[in-house]
Amino acid sequence: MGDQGFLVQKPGFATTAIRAGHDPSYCTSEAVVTPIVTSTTFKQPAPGEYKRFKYGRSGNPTRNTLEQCLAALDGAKHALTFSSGLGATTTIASLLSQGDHIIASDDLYGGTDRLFRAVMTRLGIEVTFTDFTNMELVKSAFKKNTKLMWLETPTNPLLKVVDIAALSRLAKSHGDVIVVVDNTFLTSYLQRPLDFGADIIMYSLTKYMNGHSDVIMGAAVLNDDELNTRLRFLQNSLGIVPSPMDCYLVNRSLKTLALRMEQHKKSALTIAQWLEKHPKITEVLHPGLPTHPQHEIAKKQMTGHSGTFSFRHSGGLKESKIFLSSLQVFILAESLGGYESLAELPTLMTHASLSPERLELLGITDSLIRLSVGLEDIDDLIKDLDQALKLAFE
Ligand code: P1T
Repeated sequence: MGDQGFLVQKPGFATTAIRAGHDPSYCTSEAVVTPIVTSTTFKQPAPGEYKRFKYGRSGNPTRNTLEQCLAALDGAKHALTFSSGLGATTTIASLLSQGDHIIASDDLYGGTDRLFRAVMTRLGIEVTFTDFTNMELVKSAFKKNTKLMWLETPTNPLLKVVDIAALSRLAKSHGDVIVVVDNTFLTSYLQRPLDFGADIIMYSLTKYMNGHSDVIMGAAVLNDDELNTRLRFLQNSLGIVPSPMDCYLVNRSLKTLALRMEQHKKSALTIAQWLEKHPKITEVLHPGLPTHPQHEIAKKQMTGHSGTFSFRHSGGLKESKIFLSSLQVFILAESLGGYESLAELPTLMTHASLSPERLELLGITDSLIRLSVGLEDIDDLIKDLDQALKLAFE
């Protein structure tokens, strides 16, 4: 029997099946790769005492390894993981109480918008959506009960870049307002929001951090000890936790994050420059282009842009549909940040939960296409876009 101190001399078949070879301390072995520890519970030396872990929802060695790695990548003290990006958002928003107020980007991932608009408001939390590129509008959005500022930068799907340092300073001048930055589009490799005064970084790890389109997971990364204690309490109380298998996969993926992001960055910029010259393309929304309205802010707080950006063409819904259905290397699907290239139509896909009036107000039209440029050969990707644009506009 592997378990030290196991005194039964001749255990029966069932006992043997359960205990033979089992060593609760095996995760301290010399394994070079972090083991997947699936145990939902951990042995206690005495009732109520435990070494590091007691129950899988409150902590697990594989999850702990991932959380430590995520914190280190942002130069932060703490990281917590959740079973989805929206699970991370739900948990962070649960720091608030009835009667509190959130100021959020008007251009946000559709699911975050829906959570704030349709769920948080029902729980008695007020939300104001505003354009964070307009400081005067943001200033006028503050109320006495404002407790949270939720930024996405670059925004999804319009790629607006907002000034994290200026907005964090503004939030702090209004008291104890928690500033959260959704850093999903860039990852800690291209932007570290805590360095610019944000309190919490939120990630959909589903995207670049995992990068293989096979895990749904989210994270919160932060320095503040008191906020960390409150979030740990909520992580355990709400129970929106990821599985050890998924934690293993994301932890493994982080080992190639730098390499993947360098390639995404390079290929997407090349494609953005190619699209800018295309006669049927009217606008390319990519923060790395000098034509981007917030290019200077992007240079200040980002060390480059990832593989996700949008563009507008001179046609309408019909041309968008033909273009997207004609792609052969890009796959028509929601999501972003994987090794495979994806293309989508926000009005009918990722942002379909927004009302037609809001879509129009924001400028999310049927001619706006979002790309997630993957790691395929750049020539194949450009040839694919070229042939699909030809078919759409012939
Ligand atoms: O899908 P999930 O892991 O729950 O993450 C939600 C989320 C949060 N923040 C941003 C910026 C996101 O883009 C997402 C998910 N986005 C898509 C599925 C998409 O295609 O845009």
